[in-house]
Parts: sequence; structure tokens; C-alpha cells
Amino acid sequence: MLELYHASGSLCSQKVKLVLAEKNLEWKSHLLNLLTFDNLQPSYIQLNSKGVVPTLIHDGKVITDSAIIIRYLDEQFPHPKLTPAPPTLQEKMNSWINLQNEFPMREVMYGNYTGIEGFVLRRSIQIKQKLLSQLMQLNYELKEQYETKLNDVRKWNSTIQDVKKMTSLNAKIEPMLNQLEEQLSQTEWLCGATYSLADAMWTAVLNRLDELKFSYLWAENTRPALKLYLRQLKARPSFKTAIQSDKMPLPMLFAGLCRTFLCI
Ligand SMILES: N[C@@H](CCC(=O)N[C@@H](CS)C(=O)NCC(=O)O)C(=O)O
Repeated sequence: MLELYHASGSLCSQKVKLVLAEKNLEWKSHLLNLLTFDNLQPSYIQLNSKGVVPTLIHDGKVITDSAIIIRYLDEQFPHPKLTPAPPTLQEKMNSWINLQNEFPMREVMYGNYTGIEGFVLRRSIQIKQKLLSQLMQLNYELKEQYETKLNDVRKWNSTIQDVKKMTSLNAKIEPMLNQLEEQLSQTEWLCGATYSLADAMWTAVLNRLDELKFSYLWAENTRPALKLYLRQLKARPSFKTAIQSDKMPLPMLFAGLCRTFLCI
């Protein structure tokens, strides 16, 4: 009944997988390899015109964009309900979701990963640009989608190569965490006394910032409420199901590395 197109290590896929796990829903997996660009294949572009994961299929209906997907899941499968009932809290939840959505995590990730991981990700953007130009020539009926994607990837690439832009993006992380700290020093969860969709989204993001070594921003008691919050998020069974076990299968990793280093 539920099918999810997703990718290992994809932040946006993790948000949806967290909500599926919180709701204990069964789903059929379609695992894409972003390092071999499964997401750019014409058959997938026809499903998700932006060529990104995740995409949810529910009874034949195609839903794209993680923020839309998690709201959809909460409407269709309300047990447990992850949207607070009072309209004021719903507004609060939406503003936490929007704050996260408007933050360019993609650039923060691709620009800040170090070592081999950073090298592979940044090289994949170079290869992606070449591939998109080829795909655009080969699939005339999808020219518009590939052209939009190529322009987006070019912008993405120029941002992560630009030290000034990256410094200014990184500087926006701390004020965002201050907003979280202020809220979490008053309430256990972002929208009050109960866990909501906003908490699921922020689980994936805070965990990713942790992986990117930004955890010094909540270490040494600088942001104690945030630190405790992340500990509680990580203790939930959904974290184990959706994030801890989100490892790329070795054959996929191998194919991805071959593509990155040998361009095949
Ligand atoms: N706004 C979209 C963004 C999706 C997105 O950027 N997904 C990334 C993985 S987290 C992706 O597919 N990247 C591959 C690409 O852009 O080529 C959402 O929230 O679903």
C-alpha cells in the first residue's frame, strides 16, 4: 500500500522514514543510489520531476517533498497523531517545519563534509552536471525538467565552492540553534508536551549537524536544553529504525565509488 523511493544517507528520506517508524507503518522500499544517479534516470524523473528523493506512492498516488509527505502520512494514518490539536500549536509546528525547510542543509552538507566523504559528494556534483547535459540531449520530452535540474545543480556547485558563501551559511546555524534552545528550555518538545512532525524533522537535521561536527555548538553546556532534546530524540525506537540502520548496502557503495573515481 505504501511505497517509498529513498536513498541511503539521504536527510530528506530519513525525515519520512522517521515518521513511518513513529507510526509503525509497513512500506515497500525502492532504494535508489544517488552516487550512480538513479534519481536522474528518465523513469524516476517522470515520477519526481525534480529528480530528488523521497517520493511516496500511496494507493497509486504520487507524493513528493518530505514536508508534504510527512503531513500526508499524518492525515492518512493518524495513529498516533503527530500534529497537535490546538490551532496555535499547529501554527507553531508549521513554523518549525518551515524554518528547517528554508535552511539550505544541502549546501551545508556538501560544503562541510570532510575527508573521502566530502570528496565523493563534491565530485558527484561535477559528474551530475555532465550527466544532466547528456540526459537532456537524449530525452527530449524531459528537456525542461533536466534543464531546471542542471541550473539548480550549477548553483548548488557554485555555492559550495565559494568560501565566503559557505562561511555565511555556516554562521546561520548558531542563531537557528538559539531559537531551538529557547523553545526547548520551556517545553519538552518543539510544540509543547507531545512529540510532533516538527520533532521528527529536526531529529534528522540535528543528527546530521552532529555528523558534520557541529555538535560543539551544544557541547559544554552551551545549549543544555538542545543537548538533552537530541539525547531524547536519539533514544526513540524510530531513530534506530530510520537513521541508525540507514547504511548504504556494500554493492551500492562499491558501484558509487567506481562511478566517482573511474567515471563509469
Ligand atoms: N525539498 C525536497 C528536497 C529533496 C532533496 O533534495 N533530496 C536529496 C537527498 S536528501 C536528493 O535527492 N538529492 C539528489 C539530487 O538533488 O540530485 C524534500 O524535502 O523532499
